[in-house]
Amino acid sequence: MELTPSADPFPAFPADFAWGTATAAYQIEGAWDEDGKGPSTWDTFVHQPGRVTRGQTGDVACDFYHRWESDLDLMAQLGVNAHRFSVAWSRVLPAGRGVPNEAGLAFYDRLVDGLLARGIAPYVTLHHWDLPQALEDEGGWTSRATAEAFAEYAALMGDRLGDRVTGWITLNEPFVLTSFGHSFGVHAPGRTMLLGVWAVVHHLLLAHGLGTRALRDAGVTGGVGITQNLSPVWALTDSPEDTAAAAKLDALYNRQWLDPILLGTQPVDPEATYPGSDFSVVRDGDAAIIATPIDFLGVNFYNPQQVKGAASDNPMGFELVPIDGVPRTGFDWPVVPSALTDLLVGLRDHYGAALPPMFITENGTSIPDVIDADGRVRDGFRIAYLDRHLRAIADAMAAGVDMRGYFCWTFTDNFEWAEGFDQRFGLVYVDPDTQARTPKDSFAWYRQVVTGEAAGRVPEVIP
Ligand code: IFM
Repeated sequence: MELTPSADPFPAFPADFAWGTATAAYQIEGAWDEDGKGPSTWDTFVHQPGRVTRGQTGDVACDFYHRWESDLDLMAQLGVNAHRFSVAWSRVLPAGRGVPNEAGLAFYDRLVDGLLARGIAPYVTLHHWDLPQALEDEGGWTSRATAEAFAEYAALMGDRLGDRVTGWITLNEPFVLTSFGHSFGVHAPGRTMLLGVWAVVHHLLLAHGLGTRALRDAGVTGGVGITQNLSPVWALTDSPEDTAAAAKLDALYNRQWLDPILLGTQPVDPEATYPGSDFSVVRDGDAAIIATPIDFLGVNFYNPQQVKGAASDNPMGFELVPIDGVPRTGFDWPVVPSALTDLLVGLRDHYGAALPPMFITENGTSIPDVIDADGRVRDGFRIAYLDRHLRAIADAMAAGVDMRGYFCWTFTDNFEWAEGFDQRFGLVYVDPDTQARTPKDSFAWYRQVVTGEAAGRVPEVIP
């Protein structure tokens, strides 16, 4: 189904709005074993047969480790005033804790300074899924020691970069790391623990709290927050079964990752929800650590979810139902921009004063981009996707929601986890064989948005 941009004038956003792009270390850096970097769970995972489409790996990815300067020059041409990147934990702490790797720290020093020199504010994610393999070998996120090691790592990065970073994001999408990586094994570390993942949930939340405190103790000048992937969950019908199913998924997907941090409560009953887990992992005082106040909430939004009640032998208590009659992305995800307005307004209404200011820390779409004979990548679907979602954010702001910025996912096409390079999300086309970069039509479109040129008129595709 076609997706078109709105024909109405583009809304004006506040002058101090953060306009950026978002990336993650494993998806772009490459240099997987260079300059003293230790292996991560993703390095291990991609080298196992059958894990990634067509055996692709992130060994080279976008070669950002070597091409960062020219990529930052391109980013400056885009005109963004902010950029979110992640640190590869095992590049700076090869064994996950202990002796730091100076070459790794120096890389992120240069990157932060390179961004600042181009007028781009750095936002740093500490953990975007690539856990040091050494920690995984000791139990990974099933072990409390990993949460403690995360605090040591946060302190190290806070000491090193804390005077220059605008925003710190402890974790990226712990729900996806738990479900894809630990329940179903389709992402690293490839565990198949199904519902027995309560320890993983708890230790990720604990790591967030410990890391937040460690960053503040290190004296960082920037704000500290966390990024969650959030979705409104729709019940297929008004029936009690479907409504209960929607409440169940909402708790698992959204609220179990927000309530403990924002309200100091856990909405799921661990023993009923995660049978077979180790429930002894929770200690007195953990809830208070997890509820350490944060300065902002990062929201990654791609699509809403729809569910119906499940058969009585389904341990999840819900069944996903496709959302029909809407455009679909390259991943076959439904495109429903108004669901983003509903999500943001709903968060404000549900959490009230407990909700800090929010950023959209990821939003974007994969499509099967091609370079045309004239050298252009005509990604009109992506332009329409971004246009409609940005207007949805403006609608939420008009309703009084405190939004501080937007980070488009993503700058360059990159290694999309188990799909390798087969799903392209970038504003810049990357040929993974030659590493050639080609800005897509969406690059020129987004430049008009981030520079404010688009406000009050309909942005042109090619100005
Ligand atoms: O590429 C990912 C990113 O790493 C986390 N959020 C979703 C993106 C698209 O799948």
